[in-house]
Amino acid sequence: MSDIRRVPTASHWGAFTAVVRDGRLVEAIPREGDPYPSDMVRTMPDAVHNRARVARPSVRRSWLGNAPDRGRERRGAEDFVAVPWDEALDMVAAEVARVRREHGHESIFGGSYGWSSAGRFHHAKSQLHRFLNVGGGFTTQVQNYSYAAAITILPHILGSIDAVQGPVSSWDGILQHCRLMICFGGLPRINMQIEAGGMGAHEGRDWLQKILDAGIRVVCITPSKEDVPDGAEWLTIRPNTDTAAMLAMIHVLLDDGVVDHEFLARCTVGADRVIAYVEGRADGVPKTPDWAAAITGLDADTIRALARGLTRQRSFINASWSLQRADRGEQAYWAAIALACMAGHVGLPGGGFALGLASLGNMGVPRRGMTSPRLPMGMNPTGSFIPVARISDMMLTPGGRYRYDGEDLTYPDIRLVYWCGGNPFHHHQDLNRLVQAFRRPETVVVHEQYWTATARHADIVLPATTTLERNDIGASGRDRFILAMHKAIEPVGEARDDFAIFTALARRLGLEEAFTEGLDEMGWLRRIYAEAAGANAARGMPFPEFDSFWAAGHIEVPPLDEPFTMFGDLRQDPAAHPLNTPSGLIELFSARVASFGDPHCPGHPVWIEPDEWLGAPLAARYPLHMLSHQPKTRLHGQLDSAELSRSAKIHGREPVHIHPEDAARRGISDGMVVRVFNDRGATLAGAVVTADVMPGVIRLATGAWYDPAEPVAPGSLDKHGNPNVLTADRPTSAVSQAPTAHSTLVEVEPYRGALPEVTAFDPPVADIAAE
Ligand SMILES: Nc1nc2c(c(=O)[nH]1)N[C@H]1C(S)=C(S)[C@@H](COP(=O)(O)OP(=O)(O)OC[C@H]3O[C@@H](n4cnc5c(=O)[nH]c(N)nc54)[C@H](O)[C@@H]3O)O[C@H]1N2
Ligand SMILES: Nc1nc2c(c(=O)[nH]1)N[C@H]1C(S)=C(S)[C@@H](COP(=O)(O)OP(=O)(O)OC[C@H]3O[C@@H](n4cnc5c(=O)[nH]c(N)nc54)[C@H](O)[C@@H]3O)O[C@H]1N2
Ligand SMILES: [Mo]
Repeated sequence: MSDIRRVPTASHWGAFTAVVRDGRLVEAIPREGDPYPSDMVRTMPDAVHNRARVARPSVRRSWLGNAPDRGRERRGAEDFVAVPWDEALDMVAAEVARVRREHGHESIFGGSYGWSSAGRFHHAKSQLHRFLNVGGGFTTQVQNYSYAAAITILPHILGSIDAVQGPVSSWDGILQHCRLMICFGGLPRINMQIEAGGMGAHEGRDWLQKILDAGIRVVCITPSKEDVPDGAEWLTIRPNTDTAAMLAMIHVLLDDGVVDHEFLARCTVGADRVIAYVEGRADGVPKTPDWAAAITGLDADTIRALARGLTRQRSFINASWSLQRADRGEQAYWAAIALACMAGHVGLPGGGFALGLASLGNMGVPRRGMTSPRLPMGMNPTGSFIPVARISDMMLTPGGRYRYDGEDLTYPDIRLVYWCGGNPFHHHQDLNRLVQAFRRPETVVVHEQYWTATARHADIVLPATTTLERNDIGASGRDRFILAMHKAIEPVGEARDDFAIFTALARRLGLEEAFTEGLDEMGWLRRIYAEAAGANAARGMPFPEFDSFWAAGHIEVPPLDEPFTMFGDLRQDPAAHPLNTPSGLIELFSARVASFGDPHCPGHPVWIEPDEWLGAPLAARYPLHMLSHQPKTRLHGQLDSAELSRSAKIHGREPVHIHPEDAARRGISDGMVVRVFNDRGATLAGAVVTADVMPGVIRLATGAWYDPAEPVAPGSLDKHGNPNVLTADRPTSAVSQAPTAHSTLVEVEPYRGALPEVTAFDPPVADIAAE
């Protein structure tokens, strides 16, 4: 008789029931009532019981030996030796103590950017931060890779980052009142599969469908048809040129005399500066539709018609997060805000703007404000940080000086890198440069579930459990569900959860009581649940007792009675509801940003040519603009070793989408392996020839595990289709220092050599037994 159990749990890609037979996960069934479940749920059994899992604590071979510098220049090129847990923990504790003693807390880098898994208690990065904080602090990272430019610039313009992070104007208001939605970057439904922290239902996708079904006019301006849902219109645009289109639309409104000067005067400052610039009074170049047509590839008449549509009916402007993950990314958002303010519907139901509807599953989902359970991380006494994407710069230039948000800062001297819940060899740009940076620290410690490229570039790798192997509570700031995540199976291999690992390390360092506060896993779940329940009771939203929540599997948070409209209060009474900006109003010109004196981010939105775009001199040599968008079959690098992602590959490589004209000119046919290259690197991908991408643009999703053919050779060919060997490690500006993955020029050619085997999923451990 086999033993079958059904256990409720959750992931960033949706809640599901784990079906467990004889201790193995055999099936994952999306939660009943989820209107648009993601296929990623179904691949969970293969993801959890996977050959690429880290089975045992492992140490890089020359880190154990007597090589000078412990052979750190061979990181990423060596195999690992399995060691018993106690030995591995002793080594890590001793390294943390030594580096603290010899070099100080700031020399430990624990920024550890990354998504980790769903679940608020076992959130890996939070566990690491708590552990390092109780020991005296560390160097951290601020912002995120998703919308770093927005995080820095929006407080100057809007006084907060709500417009990019939520709550934004809710879908129900758009459904009831909006007649025209113009979406720069489109509405990529692929991306709506995901919500950070845990997702009870794909409700955003449902709302979007209602809007399309209601016949509201939706115009998607994007290089890719995949961003255009059925029922919406598609206009193609050259990547990174949206700012020019937006400025030209302002020009049309000015020409037609329909700018909402009353709103501008009451609720904004600095419109005169933007108008002077758009009219060309500042630089002699009027930003007309004809001017923008030459830059964007959009038709001048189309730009005029779109602009006119904005004022003739209730209209809404959306700009996806991708727009600001690009060179001068601050400008596209500032221009979108200026355009929406000029059109005049900001603060009216179903009108105005949002930054990132459809970039994540539940942006705009109507939901009452609520406190989610979360792990308290304590305080970091060092105050040491870097902007998230300056990771290579930090390691390569200790003591180097740089500008950030108007301040002069200095890079710390990092001796120990500790990563837990993130994958810099997935997320960072210019991986060949990151390989060099990772040779600098004395020690690199990683907790991982899988042999990712980051784990391979570490010295000590500790195997971590997945969410199926522990108890947790799932929740996000945008989802309407709090989710009980029950342990379904015993840890795979010798994996331990991060909390247990840090507890064991804290014990060795004399910090156990401070770290655990005397609580075990279930003790912590009860505590963080009770803290959230207390805060929500005070808001008139009582939660059930923990035990009944745990047994029921979830709590559903009520929707809103009325649609939420961003800046509704400001519009009604700006004096009573000031924004947190110097003027209390929307700053279309910011004297503070202007005072930074950065030519790449002056005091109001401007068109500045990116270093890499189809109009750049470099396009003569590298004539294709590569977009490395989010993948359909996984979350970043997560799940890449599982069936769903692997079944979509071509000859084992990531698919790259290329227009038929571009393919024909290069002798590329569908299904062929191609080499994508520029001066920074080269990668092998599988060609998909399709008119769904505009000519001059290719799309290569992020997330194929970095798989260098010759790991120690600088600039090695990547065998697997990872776009970050091609992207530039170049900041948006010295104001935000944000990443610019979407500004990359490349060339593509048929690959005629013998196909190297993809080895990214083979554990680099000599004695590992295939599961
Ligand atoms: N070219 C290009 N690059 C990009 C982007 C792009 O558009 N183009 N987008 C960027 C964006 S928006 C983002 S958010 C980043 C994402 O970058 P990351 O968040 O770093 O990517 P993930 O693959 O989600 O990495 C999370 C890692 O944590 C591990 N993990 C999960 N759960 C646990 C756990 O419980 N314990 C431990 N110890 N580990 C765990 C997973 O196995 C995985 O390897 O990528 C960025 N990079
Ligand atoms: N399935 C899945 N969903 C995800 C993720 C995932 O890994 N997998 N990751 C999640 C995360 S962490 C994030 S941050 C979000 C990211 O959300 P976004 O940043 O919005 O996502 P991207 O996929 O990078 O880009 C969306 C689309 O923008 C278009 N685009 C790119 N550059 C430009 C441009 O300059 N102009 C115009 N007009 N269009 C452009 C591209 O065609 C692309 O398909 O997605 C989330 N959703
Ligand atoms: Mo992201």
